Amino acid sequence: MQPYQRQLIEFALARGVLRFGDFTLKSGRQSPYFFNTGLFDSGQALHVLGQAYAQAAMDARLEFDMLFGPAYKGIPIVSATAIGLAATHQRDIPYAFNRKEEKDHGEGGMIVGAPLQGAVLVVDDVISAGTSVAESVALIKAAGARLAGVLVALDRQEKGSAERSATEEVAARYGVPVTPILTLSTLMEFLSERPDGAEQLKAMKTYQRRYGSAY
Ligand code: OMP
Repeated sequence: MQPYQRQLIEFALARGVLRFGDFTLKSGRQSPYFFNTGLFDSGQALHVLGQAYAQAAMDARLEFDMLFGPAYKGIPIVSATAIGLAATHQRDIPYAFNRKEEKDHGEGGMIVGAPLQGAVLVVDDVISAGTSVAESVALIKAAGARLAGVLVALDRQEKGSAERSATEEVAARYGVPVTPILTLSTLMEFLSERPDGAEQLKAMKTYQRRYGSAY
């Protein structure tokens, strides 16, 4: 585990972004944990988040011309990542996000920010069953741009439509890298090092047996 990954987990726990309990996911699965990036809800929290995304993009040597953050949760993420890349890595990258409702007055259109063009890296919050990515891909293709990859805070390493992980499915379908900052394995490694993490780790292992991907 990299220091910035550990720092992100500790920060996520302190801010209630990472919680343990009983949660119903978008896929309908019942999960013993939830990662809510909407709770990175202060300037310092966004700074930590943006630094982590920027570092992960650099570490993975992702190649892209611009960033795209799908509404709504991707909007602060893409903004913070763009700042992180410029401030720490001297890369001033254009970014855009979408509106959920099309505007029929003023500047109009679905996309806010830089025009979608070239190789677009999607920055999103979490991948579970992998259904959210398709909406971003449709917008990118409609603009005549191409998907460069997907960068997320957490890959829950769950099955997609078959035994294969949702992340693998997305990577194979679009032929691009899907890069997580954290994975279920990273969270479990973190918990295994904590004296008070045994109960949570057990619940996560049970969940992993049921919904975890085979590879
Ligand atoms: P999939 O489309 O199934 O991959 O679900 C991903 C979406 O679920 C994310 O964009 C979130 O809106 C939401 N989610 C979380 O934010 N955190 C979690 O820990 C789990 C989910 C989820 O519902 O699966």
